Amino acid sequence: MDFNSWLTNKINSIEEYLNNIIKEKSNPQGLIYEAMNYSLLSGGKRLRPVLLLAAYELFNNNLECVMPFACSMEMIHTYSLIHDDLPAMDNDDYRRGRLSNHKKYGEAIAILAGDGLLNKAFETGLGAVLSYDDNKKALKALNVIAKSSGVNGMIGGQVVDMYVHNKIKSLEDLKYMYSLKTGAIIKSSIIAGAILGGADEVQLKSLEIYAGKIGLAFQIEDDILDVTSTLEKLGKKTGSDIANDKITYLSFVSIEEAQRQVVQLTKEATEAMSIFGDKAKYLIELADYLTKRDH
Ligand code: GRG
Repeated sequence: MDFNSWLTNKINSIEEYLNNIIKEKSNPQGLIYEAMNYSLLSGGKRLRPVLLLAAYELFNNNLECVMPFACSMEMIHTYSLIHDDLPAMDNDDYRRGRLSNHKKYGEAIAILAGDGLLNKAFETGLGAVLSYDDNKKALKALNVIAKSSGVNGMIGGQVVDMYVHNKIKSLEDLKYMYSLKTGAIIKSSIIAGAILGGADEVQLKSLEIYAGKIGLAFQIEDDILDVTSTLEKLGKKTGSDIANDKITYLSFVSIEEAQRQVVQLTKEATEAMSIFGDKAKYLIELADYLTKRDH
C-alpha cells in the first residue's frame, strides 16, 4: 500500500473511533459532551494516534485492540490545545480553523472540556487495559502515556514555556522546553505503541531516538510555519510568536538553517529505523511527510 493510502486509512479508522467515544447528549450535563466533541472532532492531523498505530504495526497488525490507546493520545493532545488557547495561557481565538473552545463555549466550559477529555483519555485507556491480552504490557504503555503528559512531560514543558521563558538563553534551553512541551507525548505515542506490540529493549531504544528526532523536527517546523504560513492553511493565527515576543528556534538560527536542521533530524530519525528494515517504511515516510507539511 502506498503511504498516502496507508495514512488515509489510519486517519479514517481514528476518526471513526473518536466519533463514538462521547455519545451522551440527553442528560443535564449534555453541554460538556458537546464542548468536548467540538474540539475533539474538529480535524487535526491526528499525528499522535497515527504514530502509536505505526509503531505498533512494526510488531502486530491487530490494530483494533490498540485503537483506544491511540485515541487516548488524541484526547490528551486536544485537552492541551483547549487549555493552551485560554486567555490565561496563549489566548488564541482560533484553533483547527474554527473558534477556539473558550470563544465558543466560554472559559469555564472550556476548562471543564479540557479536564473532561483528559479524564476520558484515561477512562478509555484503562478500559482497554482490562481487555488487553497482556494486561501488564498495556499497563506499562498507559504508564508511559501518563508520565509523558504530566509535570515531567507536557505540563512541565508548558510551565517552562510560560514562566521560565525569559530565562531561555540558548538553543539547548529551548530544546529542553520543546522536548517536554511537544516532544514528550510524541515520544510516548511511539513508545506506547511499541510496548503494546511487544518491542524489546534494543528496538525501544531505536524508536526513542527516532521519536526524539522527529519531535524536535516537528517543533522547529511549527516555529517556521508560524512565520511562513497563513491563518487559512494553519487554522490558527500566524505571527503569534513574534507578536508575543516568544523565543523560538528562529531566535537563534535563520529560517534556512532551521529548515536544514529539520532535514538533518529527519535523516537521523530514518537511520535509527534501519534495524526494522522494510517494516519501518511508513514511519520513515511519516517523518518525511511532517517536514513537508504546510499546517
Ligand atoms: C496546556 C498542559 C498544557 C499544555 C499545552 C501542546 C501545548 C502544550 C501547547 C500547544 C502550543 C503549540 C502551538 C505548540 C506547538 C506544537 C504543537 C503541539 C502544535 C499543535 O499540534 P498539531 O500540529 O495540531 O499536531 P493538530 O491540530 O494537527 O492536531
